[in-house]
Amino acid sequence: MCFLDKESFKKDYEEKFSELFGIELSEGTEYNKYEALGSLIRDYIAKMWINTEKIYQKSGVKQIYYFSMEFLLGRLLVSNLINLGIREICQEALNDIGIDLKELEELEHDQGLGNGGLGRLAACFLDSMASLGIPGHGCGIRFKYGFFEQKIIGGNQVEYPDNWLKDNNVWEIRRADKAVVVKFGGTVNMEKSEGRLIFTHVNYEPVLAVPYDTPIVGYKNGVVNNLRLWSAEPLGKEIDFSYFRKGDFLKAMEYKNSIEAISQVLYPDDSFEEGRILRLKQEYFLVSAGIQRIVKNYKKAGHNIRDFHEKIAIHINDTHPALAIPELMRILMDEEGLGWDEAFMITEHTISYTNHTILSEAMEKWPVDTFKSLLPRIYMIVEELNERFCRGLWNEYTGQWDKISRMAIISDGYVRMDRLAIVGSHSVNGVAKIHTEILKKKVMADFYYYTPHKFNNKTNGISHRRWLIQANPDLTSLLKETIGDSFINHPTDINYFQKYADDPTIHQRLYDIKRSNKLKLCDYIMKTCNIKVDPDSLFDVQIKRIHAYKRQTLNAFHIMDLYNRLIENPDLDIQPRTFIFAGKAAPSYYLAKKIITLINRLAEKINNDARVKDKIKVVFLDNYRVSLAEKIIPAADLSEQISTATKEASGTGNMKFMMNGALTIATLDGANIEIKDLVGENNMFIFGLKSEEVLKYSQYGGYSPVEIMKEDDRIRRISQDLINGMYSSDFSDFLAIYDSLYKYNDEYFVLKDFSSYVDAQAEVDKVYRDFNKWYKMVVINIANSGTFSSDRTIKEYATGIWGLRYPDNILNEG
Ligand code: 26V
Repeated sequence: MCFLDKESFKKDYEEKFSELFGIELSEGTEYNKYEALGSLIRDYIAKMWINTEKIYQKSGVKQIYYFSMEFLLGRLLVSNLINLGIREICQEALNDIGIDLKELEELEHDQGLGNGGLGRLAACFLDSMASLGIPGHGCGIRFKYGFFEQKIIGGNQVEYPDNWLKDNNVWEIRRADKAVVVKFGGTVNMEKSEGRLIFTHVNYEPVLAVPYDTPIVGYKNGVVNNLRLWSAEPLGKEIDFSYFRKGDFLKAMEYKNSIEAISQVLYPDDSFEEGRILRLKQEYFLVSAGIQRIVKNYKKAGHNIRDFHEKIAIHINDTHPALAIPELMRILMDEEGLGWDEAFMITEHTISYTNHTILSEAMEKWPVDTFKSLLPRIYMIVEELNERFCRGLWNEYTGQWDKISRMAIISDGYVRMDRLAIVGSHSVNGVAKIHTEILKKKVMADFYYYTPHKFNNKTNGISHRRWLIQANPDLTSLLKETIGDSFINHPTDINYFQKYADDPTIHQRLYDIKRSNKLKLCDYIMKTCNIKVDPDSLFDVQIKRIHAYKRQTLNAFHIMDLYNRLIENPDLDIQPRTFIFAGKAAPSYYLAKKIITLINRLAEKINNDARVKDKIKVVFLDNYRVSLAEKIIPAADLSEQISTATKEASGTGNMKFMMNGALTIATLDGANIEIKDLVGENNMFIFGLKSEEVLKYSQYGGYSPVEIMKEDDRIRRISQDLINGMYSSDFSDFLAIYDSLYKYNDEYFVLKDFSSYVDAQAEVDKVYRDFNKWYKMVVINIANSGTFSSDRTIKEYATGIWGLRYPDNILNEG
């Protein structure tokens, strides 16, 4: 039963509008109308929010805190309406008063506080926790500027700040009364009192951490969890008056600016550069504010600090919040008076850690000097932790200095965050089976043999509510009509769809839905890029961060080869294709930016070459973000998941495409392997080196790209075309790409996998033209996608890591 009817909604909405703006609805701007709707929805949510909190308090159920530097929520209006179960009512009611909900939706600015997969995963997890009735809350930073906005100018990426808060964020609530102080710098005094060491932190720089809360609405279950994002503000005096009075206003403002800088911008993951002190400041700011508040609330509820780990679980999303470990130790010892052993036992049982990448350049480490001067007390704790840990290692591996130094938290003058995270937590998980195996057998092998019980796998997932129900309403209707709606609460029930694998009417229905989604995307492409796209062409899509290991170059090389073949033989019989790309490159990642330029140059040349007869088109959509992914994925025929085997920890785009009826061309990497295990290799297009082969080549210094080029005319030609002015009048434009292959030995095996990729693409071409075969594969893929709902993943975290006795923790309506 819905809590709302159409007439009362209309009344509420009109009242809200006049309360906010004091004008007639007809005089308001579209944005006013969006804002009024958002505020009203938030009011509806508020009651459930308070109620949920009350129930959690009363029942004393364990609370989960998901600490993450990134939360990539995207838009919230429609997902909130869907989860509240009032989308239809609102749509109809607004229609009656001349407002198109679809238009208002588009006015909402994406909440883009994340780089990519890791941040979006955090958002899907929040959605699943609330929808499953699990008391799980997000804890992050309220960055004033989100991940940059990308424009393509002259074929190149140009970055602009993402000022997402400029038009007022209707979803958040500032909670000044819940602010805490975070301390940086200064010194630590030690004194003995009653046989105990007392540590006092003095002369520090205080920073006020003010939380902003955003409600996370569960799917039709009355549950509203909390996402708490912290903002850094100056404490007390904003201005340094000694400078102010001398007229040096710039200097006077420096203090304020330096503090606000902490929550100003999100770092791009261009690989981790040590010594970026602001990043370390951000990381400590997040965990210190978050944990101080958790402990305060915990004590206020009257619990004993010694049972902390029974009532609280803290999960750290990669190593970015790994300082949660020494910070919790600090609070337990210095503020709560516990001894080391007990504090460590509680900390270890409270904290769990997920690794999201094996790329060595993304492993965080901090120079000891920087660390020590910014966080003197925290450093003391890390040092002690390291000493005790190494002592244990010494007992086990006496004399094996190499091994001990490979495992020490502090070594070679650096604090290693991955090691800190492993040592201080009770669980370490990878995000897909193969990724976890690589962690256990390679990257973290020493730790795995030392503490095997800590290691486990949790294959990623995606919110099927956002990525199917919200993004693809027509496919959702078809599923409901054919297999009922049980898949909404039990996503693996999508399996029932498998029985339509050979049903030609279902094939036709799927085709019609896909075509209508493709038409919408065609309109968008026309509007944003002024490119006319044929909706009957095969939509071949690669959308994700631009990175050498994700191999957008391999995709580009296939296009260059196809173009060469078309020029040689304009009658070449191929299925017309539209190659669609989107993705951002980290601003300082030169090679990745050149890949973007190459794709745009291919587009200019190929789309305007009459000899191609529109058989292939290339499109690069700018400013990739959650709301753009929601438009592209339902329209895709082919999903490109072509990373070098071993490099993509999991991937989650692969799951979104599959659920939306695209087929996958893939290497056996990350979760692609698990997709293959479910649908069978005949129902996707697998190619390329396997992980064992990649590891073997890498071990022996790679392979010889020049040899491959000598043997393959297609590769020779493509390589030459990169540097002979074919795609750019500036001959040096793509030299970096050329050099990455020939000078730096093709680290990501692009040329090695080329031939097998082109063969797989030829197979795609063939199967696409066999209508019933293609759509049979589509049915099988959709039917098997339920496993990849993040509800499954979250249940595994809840029972396997956080110690929740699911489903006892489910909150039901009320
Ligand atoms: C590293 C750094 C280094 C310092 C600067 C900021 C920054 C931000 C992020 C990162 C790590 C990124 C790791 C990541 O996003 N991994 C992706 O995680 C997805 C969710 O588990 C997974 O599906 C992708 O395969 C994996 O690449």
